[in-house]
Amino acid sequence: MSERARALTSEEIETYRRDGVVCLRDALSDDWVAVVKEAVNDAERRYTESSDVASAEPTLGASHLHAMSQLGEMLESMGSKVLRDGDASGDTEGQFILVNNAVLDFPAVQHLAFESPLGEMAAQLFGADKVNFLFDQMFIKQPGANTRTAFHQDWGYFHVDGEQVASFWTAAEPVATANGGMGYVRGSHRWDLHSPNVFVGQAPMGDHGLPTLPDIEGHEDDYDIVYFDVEPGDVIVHDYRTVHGSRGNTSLSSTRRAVSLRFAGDDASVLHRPSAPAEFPVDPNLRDGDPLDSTTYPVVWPRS
Ligand SMILES: O=C(O)CCC(=O)C(=O)O
Repeated sequence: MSERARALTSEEIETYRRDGVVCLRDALSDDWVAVVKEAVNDAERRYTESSDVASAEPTLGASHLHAMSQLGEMLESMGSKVLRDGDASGDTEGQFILVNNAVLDFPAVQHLAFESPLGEMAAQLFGADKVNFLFDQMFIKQPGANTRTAFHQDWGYFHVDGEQVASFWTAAEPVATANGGMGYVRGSHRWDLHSPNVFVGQAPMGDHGLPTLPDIEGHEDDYDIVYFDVEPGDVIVHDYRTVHGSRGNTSLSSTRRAVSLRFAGDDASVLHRPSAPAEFPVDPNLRDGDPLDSTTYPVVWPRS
């Protein structure tokens, strides 16, 4: 199944460039929504079947599951603050599951990365002639997984540089604030680079000399934050410099399962960043400043 993207409107393109984020309504057909569901079902099945998710070390060349609920509990036991909505005592029922690099062995994610209309949409938003696929993550907050995703920028986690790099986030079920809605600080793609954080809290991930973001969760009214309520088929696209985060899932009946696929346009190049985690894929043949084209970051648009 390979399908052309719908033509984005000039308003959608302008919004993305001005705000650093845009919600593309009805961007994926029902057939593609079925592929998103297949991806997150596969992630939950693998999580349930693995006995050692919390302690398993990432393996190069394979996807990696992270037990974020357990990470939150461990950080709390060490005195570090974890951000939660609702019940402060922890994730009440479901788990917060993160999957990195699913493109390496999840057929549904490979399908979305290489054949879906997302690459062509990226070309329209960037105004690029060529688009590379970079990297993916899945974020699953099962009912009662009330841990927030702390506000952060993506670029400190990515070994790339340039203006044309974006995340395409899409969910398998409707998502609103109560079950883990995504929030974005409009215009923050013009902010300086800040330190990556541990995701479930504001604590920086390592010390790389980068400033930490202000306490946005504690002062949301001071920022121009847009939260989107989304339906399956909607795709939120954010510039990798835009500050974003999400609410915890305080619903005990609605799940919240999303795939986030990262694409880059023709101005992007390789930049090895000390702050980026080891799991971000690196191509051994590429040096700083090189264009991305490689088996690690394949060109997905135009289709060959
Ligand atoms: O789904 C979430 O909670 C976080 C998503 C995110 O940070 C991203 O897609 O870059």
